[in-house]
Order: sequence, then structure tokens, then C-alpha cells
Amino acid sequence: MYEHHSTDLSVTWLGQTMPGCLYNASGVWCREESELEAVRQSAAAVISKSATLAPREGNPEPRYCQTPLGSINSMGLPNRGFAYYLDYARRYDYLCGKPLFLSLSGMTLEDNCEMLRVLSEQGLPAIPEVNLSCPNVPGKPQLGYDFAATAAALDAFDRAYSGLYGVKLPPYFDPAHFSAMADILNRHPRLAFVTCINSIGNGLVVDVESESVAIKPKDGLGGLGGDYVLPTALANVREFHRLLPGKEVVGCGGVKSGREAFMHILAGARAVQVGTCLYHEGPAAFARIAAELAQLMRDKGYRSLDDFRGKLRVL
Ligand code: HRO
Repeated sequence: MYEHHSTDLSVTWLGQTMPGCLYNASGVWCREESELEAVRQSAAAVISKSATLAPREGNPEPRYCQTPLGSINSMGLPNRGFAYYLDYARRYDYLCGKPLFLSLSGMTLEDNCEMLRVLSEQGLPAIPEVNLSCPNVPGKPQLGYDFAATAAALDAFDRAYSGLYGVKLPPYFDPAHFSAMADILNRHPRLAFVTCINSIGNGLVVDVESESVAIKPKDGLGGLGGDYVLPTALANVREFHRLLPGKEVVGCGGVKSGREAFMHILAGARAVQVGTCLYHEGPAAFARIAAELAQLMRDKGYRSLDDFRGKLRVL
């Protein structure tokens, strides 16, 4: 006798329940309203392209390249400007049950605070994810690798914004860095989630045939995504899940099927973002990955994500 239980991929966090666990990684399929709406139709939540106060064209092309193992990009923050995404957030159908996140990546701390103040004043249900980890603006280091500057930025965010918010972190590679960053993040009760990870910054893809780099900005240096980053992403998700009790971790990095989504949740992720795979496959990726995750859960006898979230075994 088989008992048939429905598989439940819904996620309750930030005071709401979303219908699934998958959405886009900021940067992918989210620069234009048409793209944001396509994500809203097919994913469980939506996040917009990292916004600067003023619109930006971004870096010269070619600035994105697909490889057999993933992607390299140096987009350089092309975006419509904060007012465009704010206007989208004003008109967003929050009753659809899919949270809207606004990624913010001001060129200065003051720009980030200005955007947060405007969001605070508007009292919209949209949730900020402040990007501390853009690797691709020439001359601008990733804030998340400067611990003192990150601590000061979070203090300023707390003053500028009165609601719950999150940050997008760069990947870390040493336990000393996980623990130093966690100590800083833990001082901020309204910092409700961290998204791990942004692309692995400043990789170099080389084409043997042409003896050339693959993208134009920064003489070919760019952020890596896809298969290259999965184990690094999982390490960051697992470590921050352990080190940030009471906060949520959103997994991002190398998700291209139900199996990688499962790995992120097993490592502790509350929700899972899809970047490189979404870029290559389009929004149909969400239904495919969700169906694969549900099948894997049925095979294992799991009925909800709570049955295995954060339960990765060690030897
Ligand atoms: O626009 C970009 O070049 C970019 C950003 Cl902001 C980011 O946070 N991560 C990334 O891989 N590319």
C-alpha cells in the first residue's frame, strides 16, 4: 500500500509564505519590467537587478560569456536606475503571494542609504537585498571583503531603513573570514537574511583557439557563475547557516537542476536563487528545477523542505 502525499515546496519566512523556494539571482532576467514580470509568472519570488541611483549603461561588450562549466560576466551594473525599480515596486501585485526583493548597489554608501531611506518612507512591502559584492566596477573593490567598511555600512543601513533587509555577500574562502563576517552581521537584528553567494570575482576565462580572453572589461577578468561555483556556494551557505542563528540564508550558486537546489537546502538555505542556468534556459528553468526537486524529495520520502533543511550530515 502506497500512501500518496503531495510534495510541498512552499517557504515561510520574513512573515510570509511563498509558493515555492526558487527565484532569480539578481542580475539575471530582471533589468526590464517585462523580464521581472516573466520571473513573477514562473518563480516563487522576484528580485530586481541591482540598482544605482542613476541609470547605467554598464561595461563595454562582450561582457558575458557562457562556457561549458558556467559563465563569466563583467556587466558593470547596467540598470534602469532606482526610480524605475521603485516605480515597479509601487505597482507590484503583492497579493500574488510572491515576495518582491529590490537589489540595491549604490556607487557610494550615501547612495545606498538614500535608496533605503526612500524605501522606508514609502512603506512598501518590497524587501531590500543590499549588494555588498559587485566584482565588476573598475576601481571599486567588493565591500564585503572590507570588514571595517561593511560594519560601518550596516550601522548606516540600520539608521536609514526601519524594516527587515538582507545583504548579498561575496564568497569567502577561510573560516577566519566566515567568523569575522558573521560577528559583524550578528550585531544587526533587522538584517534578516544573507544571500550566498555573488559570483566568484575576477576569474579569467581563456580561449585557446583565439589565444584571447572571453570578455572585454578589465582585460578579461570577471565574475564566475555556474558549475565553477557550486562547492564554494554550498560552503558559504552551510557556514553562515551555522554562524547566523535567527537569520536566514538564501542559496545562490550553481543551481541547474533539482539536485543542486536540494544540496543548498540541505546545507541550510531557506530559498534558492538561479542565475547562470536562468540566463541560458530562460524562466522555464523554474518549473523544471521545481519538478526535479519535488521528484527527488518523493524518492527520499520527504514531504516538505523542513524535513531536510540544514540537515547535511558530516562524517
Ligand atoms: O552588474 C554586474 O557586473 C554584476 C553585479 Cl552588480 C554583481 O553583483 N555580480 C555580478 O556577477 N555582476
